Amino acid sequence: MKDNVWRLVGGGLLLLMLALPVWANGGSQAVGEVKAVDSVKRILTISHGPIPGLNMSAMTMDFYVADPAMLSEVQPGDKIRFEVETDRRGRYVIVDLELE
Ligand SMILES: [Cu+2]
Repeated sequence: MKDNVWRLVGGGLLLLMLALPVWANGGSQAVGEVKAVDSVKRILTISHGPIPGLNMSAMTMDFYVADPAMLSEVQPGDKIRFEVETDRRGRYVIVDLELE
């Protein structure tokens, strides 16, 4: 039982060490498919793959965009590569994106 706990702690530390360089860079890279564009709330709903830098597995979720112009660059069904940062309020914000 104790062994398992230490294995978890070790795994957590390893993940942290892997994630640190990504934090240092500011953003985390991700790929996904645009599901919806909300230009009023400045939100893209994206079905994304795993994002190790954010400790996130694949899921569909909303992202804010840093620049409203990004909203007109994509439409539902587009496959994109993007970079996410966490803002001071803990929201996920796309700071860069491009079509795949
Ligand atoms: Cu997610």
